[in-house]
Amino acid sequence: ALLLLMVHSFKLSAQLPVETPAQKKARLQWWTDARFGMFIHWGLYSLAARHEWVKNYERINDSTYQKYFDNYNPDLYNPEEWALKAKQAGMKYVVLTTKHHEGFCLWDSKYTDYKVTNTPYGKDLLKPFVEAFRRQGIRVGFYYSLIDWHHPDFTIDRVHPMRDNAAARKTNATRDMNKYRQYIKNQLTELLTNYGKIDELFLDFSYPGNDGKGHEDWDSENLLKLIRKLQPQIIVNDRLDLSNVPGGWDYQTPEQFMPQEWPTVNGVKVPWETCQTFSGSWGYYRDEYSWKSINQLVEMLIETTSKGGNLLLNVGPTARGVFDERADERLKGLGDWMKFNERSIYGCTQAPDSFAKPDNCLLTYNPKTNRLYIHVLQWPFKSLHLKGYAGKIRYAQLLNDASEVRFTTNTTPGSHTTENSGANDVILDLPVTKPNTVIP
Ligand code: JFZ
Repeated sequence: ALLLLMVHSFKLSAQLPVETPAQKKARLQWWTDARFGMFIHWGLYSLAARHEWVKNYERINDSTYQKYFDNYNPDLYNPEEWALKAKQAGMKYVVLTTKHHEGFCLWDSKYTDYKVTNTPYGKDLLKPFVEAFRRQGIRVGFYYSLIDWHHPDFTIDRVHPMRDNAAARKTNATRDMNKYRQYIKNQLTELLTNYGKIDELFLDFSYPGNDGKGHEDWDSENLLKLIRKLQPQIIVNDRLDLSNVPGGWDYQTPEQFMPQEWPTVNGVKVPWETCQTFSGSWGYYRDEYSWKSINQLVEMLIETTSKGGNLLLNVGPTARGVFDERADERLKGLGDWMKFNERSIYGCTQAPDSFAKPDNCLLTYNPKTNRLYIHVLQWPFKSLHLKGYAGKIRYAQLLNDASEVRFTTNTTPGSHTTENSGANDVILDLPVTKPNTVIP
């Protein structure tokens, strides 16, 4: 019994490198400073143009899905153009789906034939991709799906397109997850060896429990150990089902919603990145019309930063390899806003509690420069009241034109010429006309 216990604890402690909080903070610093990245979902589903889960949603079998492979030919693909658009939008890193749930690989993997080089396009997409983005100074991350609807050894479970097909289910007897686990390790070794320094890894996803898959199915601890060995600086998400394992993840990934407040674990604020779509689906969806407005997206970026998080905003390129014009328009709008306001995003985080949030405002704060950014979401008439700010402000200005904003501190309650306010309040004297780079 003693021997068993020792082996077990050795195994656990030998598994994952565990850093001090300061070491982890330093490793993530570029990323928490960046705040804004581009997610790209691109694959065979881009031809269907009706959601990246189309194979699952419509229970499409492999032979029917083959038409997308046979017609895959993104002739207009030009990653330089993508990288420029990301840069102009103010994005500092990019995360590309190297393989999504459908199992199709955007690189020339040795371990499968189900890859871009065997389609009519016939060329590797990934190398030009990483080179183009790095040329623009944009860091490169990879999304890799743990789920695989094409691999013959991936057992059919509740997220598999063939889950209701009794005959297909029977094939589970011959499917060997050991082989699939090795496949993941082989592919991640390729991805993390042949493309230079990779800055982020987005693994997707675990769904433990009945008819699902979790850390035992992926061999998550050994997988993460391998990842850390190949790319010691890489930032890894939290979808390996290792939430309680020390060193088991770097950041949380609230998806398609905005957390009420900065997410915590045992009361400690943790790094987080929310990934969001323009229109609901991640893959290119021609007939989806629920597109968010530029203002909504700008506000989303501010709100994320104001809660200490990152925004990974998704684009789903078309099957010809270009961004949809609806995406272009939004990226342009974000870039226009960022031109004047990026200082309130990069290097910024949640403001200290000592600064109360005025109505209809969001606060971001740069701890290095000691600057507080008040994002005024609804332009008030002339005065903005800042409760308890007396003595805390040296100088105030508008961000769009650096024009001074004069302010009064109400030291004697009730004595102000136009307003009654508390003794410790500051009243900003704003122009009547809303500056045009302010949202909405
Ligand atoms: C996953 C994918 O299924 C989806 O297609 C897309 O790639 C997205 C970024 O990630 O979707 C998820 C994964 C995890 C959760 C929800 C949706 N989750 O943990 O709630």
